[in-house]
Amino acid sequence: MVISEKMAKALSEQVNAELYSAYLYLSMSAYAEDAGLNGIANWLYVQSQEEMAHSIHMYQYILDRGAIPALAAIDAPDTDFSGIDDIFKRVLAHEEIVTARINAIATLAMQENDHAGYQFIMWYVNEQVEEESDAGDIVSRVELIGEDKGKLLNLDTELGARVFVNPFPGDKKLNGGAGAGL
Ligand code: OFO
Repeated sequence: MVISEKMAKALSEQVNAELYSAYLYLSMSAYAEDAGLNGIANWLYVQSQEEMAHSIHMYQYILDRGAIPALAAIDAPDTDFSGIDDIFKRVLAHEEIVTARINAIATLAMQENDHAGYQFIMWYVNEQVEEESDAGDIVSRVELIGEDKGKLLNLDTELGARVFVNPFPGDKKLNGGAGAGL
């Protein structure tokens, strides 16, 4: 069944929001790398890669449901960061905004009686629980670290171990294939 116009619009706007998230985390990653914190920069870069994967996954879903994703301009990300504590507080605040957006799409899917769309967006509802929890944990860690540079470097080493894992291994586009959805 072809997706409703309202759902296609909401998901297209979310494609844009995911790209903005990728852009925001890329901007934060640049700040961290410039500050010499390459592990934190890595964590933020992997976060950016995940957001990129989300956007392509949603883009493909809209196509699979018989509509064309409406692609719009992506806002410029923040660059006025004042420290690592500021970065992670903003990561958490941003993820809370994304959660509200995802929940609104889940509500719309129910209103539209779009069972497939509801099922699709539920993956993101669950993902947001994890993302808020991970960001919240790091905010608490950074608060505990305070001015202790040694502990900050330990956290940097820890976050440097994060590697990108494609959350959608079955998605051909995300695996470099051109024939996704065929
Ligand atoms: Fe796209 O997962 Fe958070 O924002």
